[in-house]
Amino acid sequence: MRLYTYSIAPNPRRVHVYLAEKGIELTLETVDIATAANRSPEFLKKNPLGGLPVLELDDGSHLTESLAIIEYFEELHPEKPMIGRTPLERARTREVERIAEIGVLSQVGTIFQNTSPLFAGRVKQSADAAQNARARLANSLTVLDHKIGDKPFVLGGEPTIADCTLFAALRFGEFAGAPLDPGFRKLARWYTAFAQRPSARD
Ligand SMILES: N[C@@H](CCC(=O)N[C@@H](CS)C(=O)NCC(=O)O)C(=O)O
Repeated sequence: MRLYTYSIAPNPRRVHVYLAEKGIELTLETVDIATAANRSPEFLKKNPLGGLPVLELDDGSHLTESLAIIEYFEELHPEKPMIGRTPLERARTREVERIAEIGVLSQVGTIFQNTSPLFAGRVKQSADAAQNARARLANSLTVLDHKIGDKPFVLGGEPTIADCTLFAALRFGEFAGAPLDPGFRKLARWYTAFAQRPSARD
């Protein structure tokens, strides 16, 4: 198997964090988003949507969508579970992971696309869209701050896929002009601690 990736981008990063937490080693091949290598005809054969990461399976087929890739590896390597052990734990983990992706990562992406000069020539930027995304982001962070409380990890005593997505989303926020407000004190404590883990290194 081979992972086509661009490690500093948030969706690839959450897969990298997950793989490192699980101790899974994989052949990595960088596809440079900055030079639009992910939009080349060759790469679009692997993923017609052009997004990264993409997992190439041993039969030559491709699996896209970072969460699907993570869940595939979780099924292959159920030991040291990162989506919980019971049906309710798994549902709770997925609940928070979805909030981290849709409520944080996606909103940071919307802010970035609507404010960064890098996107000025590519999309019709809207200050209103950025402002709405900032409001949705703040709501999600309020919920997550409360959920994390004083726990070492997002769901409790062990890292889960929710930690992977949330870490990648907040790291992206630093780059995208939407850094975590330190007023979210529980989240800030968790983020600082998680960033020290080997899995979180660039
Ligand atoms: N929903 C997809 C999103 C994939 C995606 O959009 N990845 C970004 C990097 S975070 C990308 O490749 N952007 C460059 C582009 O679309 O040209 C996933 O979770 O894998």
